[in-house]
Amino acid sequence: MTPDLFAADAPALQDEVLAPGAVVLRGFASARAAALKEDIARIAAAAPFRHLVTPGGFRMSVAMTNCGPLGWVSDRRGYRYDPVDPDSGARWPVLPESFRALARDVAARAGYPGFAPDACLINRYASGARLSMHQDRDENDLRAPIVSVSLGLPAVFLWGGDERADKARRVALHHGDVVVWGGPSRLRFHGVLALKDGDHPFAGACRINLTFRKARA
Ligand code: MD3
Ligand code: FE
Repeated sequence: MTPDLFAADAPALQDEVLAPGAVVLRGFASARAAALKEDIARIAAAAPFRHLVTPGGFRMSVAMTNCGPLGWVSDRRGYRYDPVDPDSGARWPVLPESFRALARDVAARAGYPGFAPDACLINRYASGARLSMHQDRDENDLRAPIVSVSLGLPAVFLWGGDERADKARRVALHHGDVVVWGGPSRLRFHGVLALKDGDHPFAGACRINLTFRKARA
């Protein structure tokens, strides 16, 4: 069947399927960025960005915080989802309605209706910050996709294979781009190259990434 390019749910021309289950929706979050920015500021006031330590003892270059019922944390004991912010002893800030609606809408468009995340990790990259190749496998519901929203400065995302050593493809992610990773792509290795200097009206010299997950089945 020929897709109707003028239908309300037609794929945008820049959208790209990276692999089965993984799709980039270019600019999907742009129109909602102002609301996201206010909510990020409120969350960071209650649960400040911090540099977590890996189980191996390395300080992560990306600064992180969380909102929602569960937050991803790392320390010398390992990685885990925790309902409590270890820095304050309080629950993580609630998942704002703007976040919840964006995650649900984008997942539905990518073919995952009814996505209801229980964890949102907020990553903040300053110049030079990077994420080495890894898999996201701390979630116990691997049927649910992961939705990732890029805001502020652009970054180069590394899209690897099923093995750490597989050659990675480079995908540029810009302000407002949203990627949905699910199905056969859910456990692919991935990473982010060191952020380049720059200035962007959304977040100054930073890139912010929202990663929505369903951590508990
Ligand atoms: C591909 N964050 O927090 S989100 C992470 O841009 C993380 O901050 C990156 O990787 C960032 O764990 C990339 C995109 C992402 C998230 C999960 C995936 C890509 C994925 C799971 C499987 C394959
Ligand atoms: Fe990841």
